[in-house]
Amino acid sequence: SKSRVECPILRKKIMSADEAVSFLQDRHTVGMSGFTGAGYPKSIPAALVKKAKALKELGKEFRINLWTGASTAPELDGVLAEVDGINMRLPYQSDPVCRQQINEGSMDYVDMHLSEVSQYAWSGFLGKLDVAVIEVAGIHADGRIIPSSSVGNNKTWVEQADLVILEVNDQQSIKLEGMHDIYYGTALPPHRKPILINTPADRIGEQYLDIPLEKIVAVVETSAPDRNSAFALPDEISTQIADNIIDFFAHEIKQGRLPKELLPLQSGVGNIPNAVLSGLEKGGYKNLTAYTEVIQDGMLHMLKSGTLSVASATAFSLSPTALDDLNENIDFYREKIILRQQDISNHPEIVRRLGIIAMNGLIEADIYGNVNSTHIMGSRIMNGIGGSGDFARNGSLSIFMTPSTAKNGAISAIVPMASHVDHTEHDVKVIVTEQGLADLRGLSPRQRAKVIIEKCAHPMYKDRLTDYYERACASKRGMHTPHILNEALSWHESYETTGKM
Ligand code: 0RQ
Repeated sequence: SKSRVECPILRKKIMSADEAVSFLQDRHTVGMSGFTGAGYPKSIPAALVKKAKALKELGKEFRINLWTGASTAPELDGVLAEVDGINMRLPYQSDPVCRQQINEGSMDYVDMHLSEVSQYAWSGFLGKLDVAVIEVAGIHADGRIIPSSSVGNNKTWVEQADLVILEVNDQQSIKLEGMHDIYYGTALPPHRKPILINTPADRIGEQYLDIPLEKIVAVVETSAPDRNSAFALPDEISTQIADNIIDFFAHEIKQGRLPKELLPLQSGVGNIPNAVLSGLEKGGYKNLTAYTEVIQDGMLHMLKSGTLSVASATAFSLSPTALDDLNENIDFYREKIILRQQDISNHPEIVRRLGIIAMNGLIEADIYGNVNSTHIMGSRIMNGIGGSGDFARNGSLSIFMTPSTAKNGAISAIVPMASHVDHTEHDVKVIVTEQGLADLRGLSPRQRAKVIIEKCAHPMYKDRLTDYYERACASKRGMHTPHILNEALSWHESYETTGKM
């Protein structure tokens, strides 16, 4: 097939991945593309693994500091971690091998709000970026670059890095061209201007990624699909959680507190968000909008049926079937989908202006509404905060969703005190489990405790939570947020020692 590298200057830089990794040295900081399994480089990581193994045989180390948009795929995070190739990782990961190394203490991990990464890089807090490795869908003769299935931090990486390596992947639809909106108006304080996105559909930037050609040292042609994993069908618990949210929306509309088109939706990735999306579709909603991080299967369905009129995000995360649908109907979808860089898709200013309804998962919540999204038993990282903080703090409604128990009931998702806090009581408006939904807006901590225990806790744990709360109140140590300090984390301690709370 015809090469997608049409630019003559860049054609001269086409080489194999094995040749291209000669630009990458031990302890380099490398900014790679990739967001939720979309648009990550497909061949450089494997070549790096080869290089790391060869160096290891010579008794030499090869470890990089790896920055991305968000999570990638086993072929990037996983394989590099397996050869101890990652020294430091940011801003998000969800890879089992990385997770293990982080929790063993052999990989450093900086878990960050996804909207903040580019300003950290621009401000110099993260140190120097040596090389950017970016997947793109094609390069025009005049050097204009068509981004791939995610934008993430690519704009920032190519601007900040000394050298750029491009992977041109012919498995990405060339018709992604025109779907992106890369905004070049960001600046650091005190030079910032308002970002004029007033509806999710607004386009304020360019369709192409602008990279100075002299920075590009290698172009690698690849042909491999994204990690398109299929979603499981919603199970009973996810469906019940989704139903609780859909009922709540109906109630809010009735009260005149939400318009009938709701407000722009942000939804995390996974079973429960997918169930919520299909619930909205079945509920007969029309002309909803999404201003979110990731477009998953459910959103394509909703765009087709008219449930959703537009979806703005920074990446796709699709099953193979949904990807086929996207590619077959891409002229339709291009009118309705906008892919932005993650500092814009998650921008607090825009999230606040649009009044986003944020829906994210949690690991545990305490009886006062503090939410832990990241840590198991206080110390072990699961994934990271991702965009949940960007949306939850700044949205008009932040909903956190979870099954009421984990590990077959051995763990209660509602605990006396959260063992780690990502979203404080101030940022958490609604907590929902399959048991019910707690609307915490306008409630004091003691009122919240009663509602959370009553509506969200599993019956198995309800009495013990009530008992804890009542004894905490009776101790009269402080009646604003009553706690028994030497007991507050005893449920976690019990899990660590006995395997159940
Ligand atoms: O582990 O599969 O080994 O049993 O955590 O839990 O219930 O499958 O839920 O996949 O939705 O993940 C918060 C991690 C929830 C996710 C979190 C165990 C549980 C299971 C997963 P197993 P579930 P989910 C922006 C949004 C932060 C980032 C974010 C997340 C595994 O939603 O990473 O919000 N959020 N981004 O068994 C011990 C507990 C547990 C527990 C669950 N209390 N103790 N283990 N688990 N609760 C948009 C994007 O996402 C792009």
